[in-house]
Amino acid sequence: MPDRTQTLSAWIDEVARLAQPDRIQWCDGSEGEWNVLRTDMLERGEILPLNPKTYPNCYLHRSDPTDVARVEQVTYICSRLKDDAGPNNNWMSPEEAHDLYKRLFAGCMRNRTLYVIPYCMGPIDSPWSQLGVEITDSRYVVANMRLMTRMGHAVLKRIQSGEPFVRGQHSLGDLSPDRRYILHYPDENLIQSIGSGYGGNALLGKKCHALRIASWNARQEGWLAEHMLIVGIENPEGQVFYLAAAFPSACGKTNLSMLVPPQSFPGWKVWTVGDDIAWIHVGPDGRLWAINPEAGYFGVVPGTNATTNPNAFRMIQRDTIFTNVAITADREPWWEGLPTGVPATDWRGRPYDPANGPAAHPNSRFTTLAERNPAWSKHTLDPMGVPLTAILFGGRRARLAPLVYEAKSWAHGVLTGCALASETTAAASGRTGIVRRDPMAMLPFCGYHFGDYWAHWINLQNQARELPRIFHVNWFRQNQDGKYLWPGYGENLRVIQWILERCAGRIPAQESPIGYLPKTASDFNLSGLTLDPEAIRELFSVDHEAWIDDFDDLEQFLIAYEPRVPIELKEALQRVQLELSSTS
Ligand code: OXD
Ligand code: MN
Repeated sequence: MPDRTQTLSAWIDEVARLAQPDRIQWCDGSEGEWNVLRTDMLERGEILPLNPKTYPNCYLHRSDPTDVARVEQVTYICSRLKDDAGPNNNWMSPEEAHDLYKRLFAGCMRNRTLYVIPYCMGPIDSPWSQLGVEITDSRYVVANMRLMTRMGHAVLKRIQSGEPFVRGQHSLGDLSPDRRYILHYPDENLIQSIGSGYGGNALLGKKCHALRIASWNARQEGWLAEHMLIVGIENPEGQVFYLAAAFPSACGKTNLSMLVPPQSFPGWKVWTVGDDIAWIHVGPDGRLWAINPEAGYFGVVPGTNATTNPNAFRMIQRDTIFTNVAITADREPWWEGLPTGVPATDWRGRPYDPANGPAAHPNSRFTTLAERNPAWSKHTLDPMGVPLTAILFGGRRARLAPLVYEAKSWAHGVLTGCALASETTAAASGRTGIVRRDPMAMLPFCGYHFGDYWAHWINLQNQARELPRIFHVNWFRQNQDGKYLWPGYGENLRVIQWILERCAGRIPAQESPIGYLPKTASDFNLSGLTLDPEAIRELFSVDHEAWIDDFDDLEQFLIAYEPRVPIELKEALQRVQLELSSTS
């Protein structure tokens, strides 16, 4: 069994003895290495060149059709004690998992090359960065890790000088869904993944290391590893304030991190620090500081266009790997939501036929370097990261949650994050549909028991001298006819402006049981927006009966996490419930 003190070369030898690759290649992330790898991948058909005139240095990779998404059902936390993984995770004992791994990895790299990828999550000279080494037999993984992490010699030197690192063992195996497993051993800083070549399952620096293993370590060490974007908002006076925001998938995290200020906000600028993951520490000044462990974006493609996300749209016109998009007859990438172009070949490589479903897979992705984003913040490279003024939680709630509200205290804010949910609308009846609770948007990513995780969040108030304020936002509120009430996208800056005014203590708010709401008539900037007064009223309304039901549901949800749910969280819940019932 590998242990934390095993040297890099001893570990590689051990894996190679089991997996039996033809050869071993140490990767340095250099341009020369990429040129050789790219030629090899092109020859083997693992990537296809896209139109070099309109999409220079862009490639298409088609994954196995059964391997197109993260696989939560076969993702395991292999902690020594089952209880420590919590009901929010699948658990397997470390012994059973190691046995399974040995069976699945035996000979799995025959006739293949074993690539060794030393990588760093976080700015290379940050005290909060972490090192890792991923072993893989997938060239696509090497090509993506090169964009998503800082990889190469500098990392290797540090590892060889004895710095700790997370070990990741990945193989495509035979890509059979029946032999697909993602195993995390938090006590050993070890990840084993077999049977999938898809992003989150195979690029082990991302969800496996930077969230599941990191969140476990963060709890022991007093920091947070979160599924959050990090964005800087610059006002016309040139002051920049940083926000971190957690949203469940498909709620626009990448869009918010790269938002383009609308014309009604002259002089405002938005700076992207990260679009998916934030590592948050208490800094020497007692404030919370965030770094983005990643160096690139692995974003969802469909829906991206010059209106929804102009920065992302521009940055993926070159130097990008596309996964599972369609292509036009001119070999340009194509996806649903692009206003121009016609798909000729779908994501599986078949002639496009609408009867086969969408041309691009709904989870098709782009991988590109963060620096390619026109809104990229140079502070992304600051070793100490950026100080957080506010934390935002957001969900997709058709009816329930107002456009924005502010938590009344840190514990209430933690409750707000814990209550995070996204909801589908039952189209037939027009009634509110199914709610999937996704606390802090971490349901698939928290590497330990949620009860302990919330307690860890609560405890931060004893460590930090100045905590960010916590807000909840909901861009997705609809009217009775299912029409969105809020224009979203760039106009979300109006909501952020209110948040920053609140953080600066410049404006009063209206108290409600669920939190502080804007005084829309006086303090919320709606100028130049043509929203009808009824929409404005609905956007900020709080339906006490519906909230009572929602918090009853939350109370039920929390029972599964007893006896580890912290008392402060339960008290915060009871306070809201009491206020709701006494004012309904
Ligand atoms: C992602 C995800 O890929 O959250 O970022 O699934
Ligand atoms: Mn994500």
